[in-house]
Amino acid sequence: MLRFLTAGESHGKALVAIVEGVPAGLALDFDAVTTDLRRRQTGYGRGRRMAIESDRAEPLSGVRHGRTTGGPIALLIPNKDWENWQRTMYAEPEMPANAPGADRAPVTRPRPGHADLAGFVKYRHDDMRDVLERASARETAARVAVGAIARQLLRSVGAEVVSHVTAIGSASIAQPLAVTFEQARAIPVDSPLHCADPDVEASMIAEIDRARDAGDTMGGSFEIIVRGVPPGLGSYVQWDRKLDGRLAQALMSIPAIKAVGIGLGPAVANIPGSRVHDEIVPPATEHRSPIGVARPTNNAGGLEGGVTNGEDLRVTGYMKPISTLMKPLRSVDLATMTESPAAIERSDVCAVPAAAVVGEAMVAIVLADAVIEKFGGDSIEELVENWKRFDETTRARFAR
Ligand code: EPS
Repeated sequence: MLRFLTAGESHGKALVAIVEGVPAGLALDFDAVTTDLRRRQTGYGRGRRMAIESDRAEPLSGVRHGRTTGGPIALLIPNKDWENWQRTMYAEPEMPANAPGADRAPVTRPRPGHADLAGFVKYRHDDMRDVLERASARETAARVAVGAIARQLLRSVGAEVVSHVTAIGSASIAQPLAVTFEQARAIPVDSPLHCADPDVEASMIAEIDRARDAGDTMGGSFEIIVRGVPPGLGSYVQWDRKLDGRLAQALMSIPAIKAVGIGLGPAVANIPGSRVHDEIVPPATEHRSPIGVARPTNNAGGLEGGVTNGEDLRVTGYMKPISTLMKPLRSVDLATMTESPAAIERSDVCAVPAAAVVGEAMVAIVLADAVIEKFGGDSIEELVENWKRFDETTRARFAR
């Protein structure tokens, strides 16, 4: 089993992740972890915070001479902005002498859509900062670092995870499933919104500009595509083993994600079965998957019965607009119980491209867990041997 926990506040000293269950002997490339962390920081529509941070994950344990030991891996991601927040975020009972940063008043005006109000009630806080600092999507940097490790494990069984942004507001890719794995992988890292279609991307930028000018925010959607997923991950035999359910939970746990689609997603509810289900035909040529039949379409997004079927895995996350509006919505100041505009925290106008990178990480983590569950092994060599045996046996069963 691969599991992880994170700790850390948005403007605290650092974020921390502890990852357990990574087999021993996996070579870890920490430059690749940094690359993913940087990708999460980019995208048109992000705010000023991202100019302050240059995220890096320092391994504290579980890695020796560039390889995993099989022990828990602890990762530390310092917050550079901590420097400016020590007067607000100190851990001691009294503010340390000469603590740097600004003096900030308690937050008492909840933002509609944010965890502010629910967290204030649940934890009996007086200052909503105690809620928003942990509810902040800053925490997703730790997930991306964990995901970068999961991604390296997946590579040893031949799987690769990419993503593309499919909608921002009303600007959307007409048929996301028509965007191939290769097309998504070929999108330049420095493209503004990581969209596969430059014309749609221009409209997306216009949507974000309009939202910014109006003091508003904008959501959207992104699709994760995984090539080379071994067939047979997950199971239909019990509800909590279905891989589609596990992926949906993982993606829904990303802040602001309000829906998850697999393959065609919600569109399956509006068209007949003959246009939803992917026919099974003899392969015309050598097929990538060890399953020796071809699927002319992949509306199922690589999952049938909650089990991977050897096709590309395709999962979409739908993100609501960020809840900090520069032109705030109506709210109530809970210190005085009088009507008062919602609080404004420095924030982003749109963070869909960043959410796509977090989505890649969460999908990689769920798949790595499923790979470890299916192929087992305490070392990466043992896991890869088990996978190869399954792959060869499956191919042999389909040989004519
Ligand atoms: C951040 C995500 C957002 C940013 C945050 C950094 O967090 P939230 O979900 O709280 O809106 O706003 O940056 C700041 C809080 C800031 O000071 O600008 C991230 O993904 O790193």
